[in-house]
Amino acid sequence: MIKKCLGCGYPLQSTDPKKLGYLPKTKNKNPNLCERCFKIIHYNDAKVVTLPVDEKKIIKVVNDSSNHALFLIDFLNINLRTIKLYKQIKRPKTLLISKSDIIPFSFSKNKIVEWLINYYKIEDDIIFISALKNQNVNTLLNYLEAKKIKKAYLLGFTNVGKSSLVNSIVEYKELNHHAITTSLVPNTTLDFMNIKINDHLTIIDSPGFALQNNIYDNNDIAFIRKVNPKKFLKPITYQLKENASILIDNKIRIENLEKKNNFTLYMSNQIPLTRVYNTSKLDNLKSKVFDIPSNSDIVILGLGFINIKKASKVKIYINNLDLIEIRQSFF
Ligand SMILES: Nc1nc2c(ncn2[C@@H]2O[C@H](COP(=O)(O)OP(=O)(O)OP(=O)(O)O)[C@@H](O)[C@H]2O)c(=O)[nH]1
Ligand SMILES: [Mg+2]
Repeated sequence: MIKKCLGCGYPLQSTDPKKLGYLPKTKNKNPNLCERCFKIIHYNDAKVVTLPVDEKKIIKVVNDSSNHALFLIDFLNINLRTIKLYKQIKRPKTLLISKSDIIPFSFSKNKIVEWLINYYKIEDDIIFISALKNQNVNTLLNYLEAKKIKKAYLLGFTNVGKSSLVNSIVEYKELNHHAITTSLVPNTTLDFMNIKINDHLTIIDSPGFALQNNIYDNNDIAFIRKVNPKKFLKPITYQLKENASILIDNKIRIENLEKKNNFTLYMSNQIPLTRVYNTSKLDNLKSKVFDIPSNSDIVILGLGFINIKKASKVKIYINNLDLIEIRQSFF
């Protein structure tokens, strides 16, 4: 049987250092981990690799199986793109809102659930979970037991926290299991990995779905670090006069074309934001004017969203306009 890396699930090999799953024959400090996982864990050094499986393949494997699906979406990435993918899973499924520790204190979880049901038409159970703070890990395990679920896939976009959740279940159950590699770098987990929790339950970690044509380059690790919030979000409100703009880390510009209006940003607080007046910055990017109805969110895929209370015309400058969605807010 081919031995697989216990960190990322990829078959180990000692022949080609440039290929995935490479385990050096000499000086290997951990014979269970490929060099890439070893470097991520010990030196926080990771290079982004292309996933060996794509979205369609993952969905097919799951839909052809007889297992349950636990689909993770983190609070900042609830949007049509992720929900559409969620709906492609035809197995019985549960929506897990991951990284619940980042949800601002002022938000009612019940309201978020109501909004998911009414706006995004979610018909399955919804559970909030935080692997980082161990919130609701036992609730999830009790839920799976009560539903007599024996085998469940963990699915979701890359970086949503699937592997971290496995590790926190393993820790909670005090199991003797090698930690799965987790990191801020996209595409950390490379293959399906079965983790036996007990005689009644096996969890299957999976490679994440990749966001195509993101605002950032996959190798822009510094930006990826900023985008992923470590602690609860503090919404930031800017009052923008006519023709004033918000610059989001010099990558996106949001320009208000109408009367004074409030813009509240929900995204990682590590992302630098600046308010500028009558600027021509980022004029070279693609841009589009959006008619925003009152109390809407401008969703920027991969980043978060901006809530606008009063109806307005807003011009958005971004490298890829497909990353923008306008939706009715849940406030
Ligand atoms: N704030 C917060 N961060 C989390 C939580 N869970 C995971 N993270 C962070 O999110 C990043 C990605 O976590 P992973 O567990 O590697 O995500 P994944 O879904 O397995 O990613 P892939 O294997 O690439 O598909 C890491 O930096 C984690 O520390 C959580 O509950 N709260
Ligand atoms: Mg993973």
